[in-house]
Amino acid sequence: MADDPLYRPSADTQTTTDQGDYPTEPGSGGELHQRPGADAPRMTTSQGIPIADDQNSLKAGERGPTLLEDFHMREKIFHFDHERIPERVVHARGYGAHGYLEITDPIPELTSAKLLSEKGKKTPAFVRFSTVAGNKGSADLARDVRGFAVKLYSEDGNWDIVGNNIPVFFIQDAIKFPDLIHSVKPEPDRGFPQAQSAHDNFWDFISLMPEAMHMVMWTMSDRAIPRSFRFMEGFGVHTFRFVNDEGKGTFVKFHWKPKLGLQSVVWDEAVTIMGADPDFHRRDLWQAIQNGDFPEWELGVQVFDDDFADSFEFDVLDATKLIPEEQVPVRIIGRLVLDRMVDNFFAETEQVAFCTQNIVPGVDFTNDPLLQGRNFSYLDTQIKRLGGPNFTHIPINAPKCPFHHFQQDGHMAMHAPKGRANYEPNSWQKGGPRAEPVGSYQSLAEPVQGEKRRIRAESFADHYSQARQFYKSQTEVEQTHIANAIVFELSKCETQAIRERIVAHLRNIDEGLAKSVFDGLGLPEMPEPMKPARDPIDLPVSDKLSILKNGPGRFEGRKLGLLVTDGADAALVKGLQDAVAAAGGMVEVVAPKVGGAKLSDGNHLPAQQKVDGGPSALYDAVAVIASKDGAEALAKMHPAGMFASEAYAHAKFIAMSKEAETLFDKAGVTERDEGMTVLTAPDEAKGFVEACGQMRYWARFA
Ligand code: HDE
Repeated sequence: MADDPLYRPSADTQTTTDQGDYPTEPGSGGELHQRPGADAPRMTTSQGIPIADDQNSLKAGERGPTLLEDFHMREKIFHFDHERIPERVVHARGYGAHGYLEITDPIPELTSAKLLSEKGKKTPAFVRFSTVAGNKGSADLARDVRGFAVKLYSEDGNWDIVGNNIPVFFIQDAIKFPDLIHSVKPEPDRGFPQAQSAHDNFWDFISLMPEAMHMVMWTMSDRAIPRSFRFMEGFGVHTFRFVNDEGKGTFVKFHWKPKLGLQSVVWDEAVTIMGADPDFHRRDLWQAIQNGDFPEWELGVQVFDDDFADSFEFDVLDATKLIPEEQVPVRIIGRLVLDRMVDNFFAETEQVAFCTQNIVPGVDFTNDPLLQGRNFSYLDTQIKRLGGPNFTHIPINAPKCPFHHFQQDGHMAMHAPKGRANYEPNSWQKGGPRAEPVGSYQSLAEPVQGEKRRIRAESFADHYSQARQFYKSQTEVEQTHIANAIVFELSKCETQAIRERIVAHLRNIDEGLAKSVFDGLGLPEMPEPMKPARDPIDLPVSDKLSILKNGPGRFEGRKLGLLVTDGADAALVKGLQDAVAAAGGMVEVVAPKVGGAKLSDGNHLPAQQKVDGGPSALYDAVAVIASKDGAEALAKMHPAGMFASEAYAHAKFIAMSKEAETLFDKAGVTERDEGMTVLTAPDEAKGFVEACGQMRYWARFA
């Protein structure tokens, strides 16, 4: 017993604060098991009282009761009991990183916003990506919208662009937001399903809200299952205003465009990834930033005036509509780079408080009824979530510019203003701060008048035209994915009337889509089309709405899953590693044992994944380099067979050594198509990696 490092006969018989020897294992490498050095800080209570023993509570006698007097134990447990704050009611699961916005094309003629006014100007940024419906512990690959919230710490205060990876929203008026979110969250009587829209309540609500149809097309598309945060777009969604030095306003919509191009997974992969790596997206961001591959987006603006707004087919205040880039091009004005992970997840990512009402001089709101409602909601939610009005004192939320005001006191106030003046006006010398009209925030002097009514503008009445445009703008593969996704989701709904109602809506979008879903569901009779409030119109195809038409064309930032066995051809392995590195990609080695494999040249290649935990769904492309014996052994392993057959089924580009063909044959993949390369020499790897830039060999299923 005396060898157990945590065992102490009793605190007062100890002669030192020695915690005992940390166990060391032979060959363990040492550092992880080393004890803190002599200069390690002394442990104290949160009141600063030095602690002698952190292993044993204070007891009356060796086997007696624990004493209430043990202030150290009580403080420790009480603090632990209070470690959680309410998770966000939406966007609970998120992941954040620090970086900066750099201006490449300043626009002082459009806005007086100082952070956008000079070429090369850099503004610190914090970005939090999120899913919407799931709780904090849900899986990253849920079919869902992704939040894309950016906090810019400008010299004129914090500007939050709290956007999504989809440019439109489900509803037009904020008053419907609680209904929308209630419907998608777990059903209240049973408490499931978690992080899924595939259930009756969601589709019941949607089927009764035609305005949601455009956004539903997006959430049923592969946009809702991004490959990672690094390969998705962001949108401010609403129309905002820029205001220039002369007080002239223009309309603006914000866009974030990923430098590495757009990419999504396919649904079948998403299902596998949710089990194999529920943290797939956060791990991807973490790894990229740790490796120095800093993710980057361009900041683009669509700017337009009142004349365009008046002539546009839809109301620019309606957040269920977008403005096609073909109609108003996106002007790139800057780059957002994420180059630093947080030091502490709770302090930064959890406590960051985005508020749509945080805007800076030169930017203003519009009357979009969704935005107006959000401007109320975000402040309110932060007060609840972070426990009081002083959440701006938390470092991640505090402005990085000077700030002065008379707001004071309250729970957890961290500021201690000095002096007598805490009201304005006052007559004390140096009794500021004072408001200053020049160069400060001024709302656009826009005339406002109207009758006080609960009303939806007539100009918001078209619910199908842009849904149709979105669907028509997709490639055939993408259209099939949309139909499959709707069939999948509606197959999880128990109520046939809901399925029928959705098909009735789809008939207003595209008869072919309606027919595919009708067939996929096995409905008895095709329902009549839903009667639209306004007849849909045909709009031109917009290529920018497709992911596949905007793919990267290169393997940069992507990952090859390399399955190897003992005796695998070392030259082929090296050829692949070099070709992927030259293309700016990464290789993750998968092997029958996580210890790795001994290659043909006798060298040992460490693995990052054991084949059971590294399914091919985790990778953008795969290669299997095996020896003859190795391939035969792999062919007997179910996970290795799945690695091969799923890579094929997911239309991945696949390379293999001649010997590895056995694995594919035994896994039922007997054909070889142009997406598959049998490597015979290392220099063939380059061509394979070039082909991988197309991401998928879709022709496999044409
Ligand atoms: Fe949000 N939303 N939202 N939302 N939203 C929140 O604020 C809300 C909407 C978005 O990473 C909440 O801090 C209302 C549209 C993101 O911390 C809450 C309405 C868009 C995030 C809230 C909307 C968004 C939130 C929950 C309808 C895209 C995560 C916790 C009027 C443009 C920010 C919180 C982060 C978070 C309310 C609609 C994006 C409750 C009332 C449209 C990215 O305040």
